[in-house]
Amino acid sequence: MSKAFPENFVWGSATASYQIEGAAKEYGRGMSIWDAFCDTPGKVESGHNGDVACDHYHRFEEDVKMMKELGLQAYRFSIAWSRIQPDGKGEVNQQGIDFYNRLIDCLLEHGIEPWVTLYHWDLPLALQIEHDGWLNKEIVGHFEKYSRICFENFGDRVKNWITLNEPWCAAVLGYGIGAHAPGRISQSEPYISAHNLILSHARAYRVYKNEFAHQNGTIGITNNCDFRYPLTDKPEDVAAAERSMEFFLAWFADPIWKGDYPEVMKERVGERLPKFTEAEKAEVFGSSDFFGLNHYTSMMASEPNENDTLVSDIAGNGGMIDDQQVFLSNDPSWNKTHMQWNIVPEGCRDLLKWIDARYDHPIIYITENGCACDEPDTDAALNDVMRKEFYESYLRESRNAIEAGVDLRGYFAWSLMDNFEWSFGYNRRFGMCRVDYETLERTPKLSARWLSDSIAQNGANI
Ligand code: PNW
Repeated sequence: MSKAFPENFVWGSATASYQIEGAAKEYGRGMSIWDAFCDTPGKVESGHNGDVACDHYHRFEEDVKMMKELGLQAYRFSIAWSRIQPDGKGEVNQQGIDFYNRLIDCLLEHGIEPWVTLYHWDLPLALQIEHDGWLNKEIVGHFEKYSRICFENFGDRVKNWITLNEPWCAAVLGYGIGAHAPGRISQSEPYISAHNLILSHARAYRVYKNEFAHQNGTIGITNNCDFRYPLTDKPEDVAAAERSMEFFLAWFADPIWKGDYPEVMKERVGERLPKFTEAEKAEVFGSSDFFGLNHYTSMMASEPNENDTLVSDIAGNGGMIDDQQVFLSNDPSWNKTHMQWNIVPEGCRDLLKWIDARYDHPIIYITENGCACDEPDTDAALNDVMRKEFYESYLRESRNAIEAGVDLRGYFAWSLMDNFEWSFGYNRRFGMCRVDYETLERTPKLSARWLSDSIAQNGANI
């Protein structure tokens, strides 16, 4: 039996500045850590970079028209901090403000609601070189000022703000295993950078609530999390799965929704886990109007036995294996995407229920969900049955979660179009719309047309 999603459910798609904009050296934009990372040989597949990307900077009007044709109601994009403040502090680059003003106005003219992320990983390079980026607590003050500039300039029209995208990735991939910029490898820096990311998020939230309440918007954080199923029902495997969830999501969400880091992390990380002062706890606690969630995949978790080798990799444990002691594996029945991520729609439902239970029924938005398909040629891209089925199954399980009482209010497909997929360069395609990187032509795929039909019926065909 088919059933629609709740009235006012938000249907959108998402992108990020460095992944689509291009115009990296133009219009007063300063360099970011991703420009430098891409220029470091061996860091990004095929030596790709975001210099041109999808050329969205020049083609945003065409892209907004495409969104309109697809029936999208909302569009989540991020602001490149180094377009607004080329060195991350001080002087504002008016050309950067003008660009985002044009984009926001164009969206509103087409009836599309902007959802703006302040930070999606492209830290101004000067803050890294001069101040050690997220390792230095001073960044809280820099992020505060940058956020204020954004609220002042865009907040009259932007009513939905996301402070940070996936601080887990910034901390673990950026400072733990070095797979992302700034490419640091450490057992302690992930915890330090995470701490300053959380404090920066909270500061931006307080600035918005204290100084811009009259703008009547909402502001929250987006965390990413996979789901972990216990491999067996043995208590030690059940505990391993729960511990894995705590090291992944509760690390960032507990301080905001519960007031401090999870006990299991305090016990296992010890001195390497920074402590919040009482004043910081108060600033962080309650600092999100909604729970933004990026979700892609699930794995099995178990207590390691002597034959298990724990691996740090981009989508598994990250670099925290020695602290977590969780062995991850795959159910052989699961199909995989081109990222080798498992397709597990029920994991999406069970994760939503886990969040609902642990954080006392928060308002949740899925701010990213999608899959990379192996698309060797245009025909494959335009006939992306696998992606359509991925969206359909994850959306169906999302609605099952709503029926089970979860307060899920919206869904943003990652991504509007194929783009620069970080360390994989342009070799992974997540888009609903194909981008031909030679001509930069955009073409909606089968999945985009399917999603567009679904939106028209508020999901009743799912
Ligand atoms: C997210 N992991 O990245 C990002 O928000 C997007 O910018 C990105 O394009 C998209 O998902 C697809 O990768 C992630 O290792 C990167 O678990 C890595 C992980 C999760 C999300």
